[in-house]
Amino acid sequence: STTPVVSPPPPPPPPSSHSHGGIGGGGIPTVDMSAPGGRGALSRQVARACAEHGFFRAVNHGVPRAHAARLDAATAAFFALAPHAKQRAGPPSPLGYGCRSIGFNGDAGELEYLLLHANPAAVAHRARSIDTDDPSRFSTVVNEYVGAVRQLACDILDLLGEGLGLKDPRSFSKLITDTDSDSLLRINHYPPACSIDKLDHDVQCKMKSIVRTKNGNGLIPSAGARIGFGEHSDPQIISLLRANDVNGLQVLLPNSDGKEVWIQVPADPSAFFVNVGDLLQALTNGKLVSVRHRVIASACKPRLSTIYFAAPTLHTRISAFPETITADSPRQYRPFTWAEYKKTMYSLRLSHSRLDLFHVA
Ligand code: GA4
Repeated sequence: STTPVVSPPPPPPPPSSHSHGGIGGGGIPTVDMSAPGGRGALSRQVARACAEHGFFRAVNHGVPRAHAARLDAATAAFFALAPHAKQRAGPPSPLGYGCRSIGFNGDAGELEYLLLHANPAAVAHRARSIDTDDPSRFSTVVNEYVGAVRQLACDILDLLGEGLGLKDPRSFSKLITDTDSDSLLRINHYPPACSIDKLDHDVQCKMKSIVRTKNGNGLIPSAGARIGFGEHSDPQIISLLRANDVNGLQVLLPNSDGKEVWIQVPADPSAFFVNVGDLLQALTNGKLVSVRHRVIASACKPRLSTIYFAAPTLHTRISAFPETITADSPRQYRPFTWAEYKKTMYSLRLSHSRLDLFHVA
């Protein structure tokens, strides 16, 4: 009863359709992970959202609110530490604590962040420099969150495998469940764009630009749109993002005229935002596309986001599944390992369309 992966997508549903999930304000699809419509309908919705947008909002996702709340409290406590205490967990090489600087090739954004390997041994090691009072408290909270979010990622990937009609519908989720998987957890803190805290952040990150003006109420007017995290696609298989109630995430999607425009993603702290990554694009022979996105955090409140990047092991060979290769749709990318892909991605700028380099001649 599964639809083969090569069939053209069905026509768009009417706005009130139940079987396809909602297309919310701004054109972002929503998938209710606990909808009563049955597994078939759910898998078609997930596959459609990933094929048409490379992005969707997952609601009623089953990740316990308490897990998320405990992680948020632990990371907020970390970001509230004095700069020298936070620096102990850095520099991001590539994992650890970072401030403004992103990657190794000159990219920067208005944020500070923690980048952690998602496996328990790595978390335990890193926790010693993050929560020096009680490292095991920090690792317990991270591991419990990662466990729940990995489960959600597997559920979504299994639905996707079914919706795309893969011979083994679990092919995608099997790639991320290995204990040696290279999955990451990233916690981003975007400082407020207009309060006195902005000054704090600038000083903490040792910014060269000095803010001289300050008006009577202590607020520093923001100098227009500040790039929190520049335009990019995520390199891994799939990413699951959860943030507080502060807007800022934007995705690049075609409008009704087919022109690419930046769509604001309204904040929803109770939801997960799901991104197709470059590897999923390669595995599906370009049937799914890794969506380009960015963050412009210009609110007077800090934006906090937590992203789980589901990746395979380093030696995993990434090659389009046979079902996705046909006479009409020949192989697009040469096979490569995740290790090879990572090496390439770290040698390039954030905004690079790095998967293009793997295109067959
Ligand atoms: C983008 C997605 C994830 O945040 C990340 C980023 C990574 C980093 O911050 O170290 C990269 C970026 C991301 C892609 C290109 C390279 C690597 C910064 C950069 C310039 C953790 C990831 O895996 O790739």
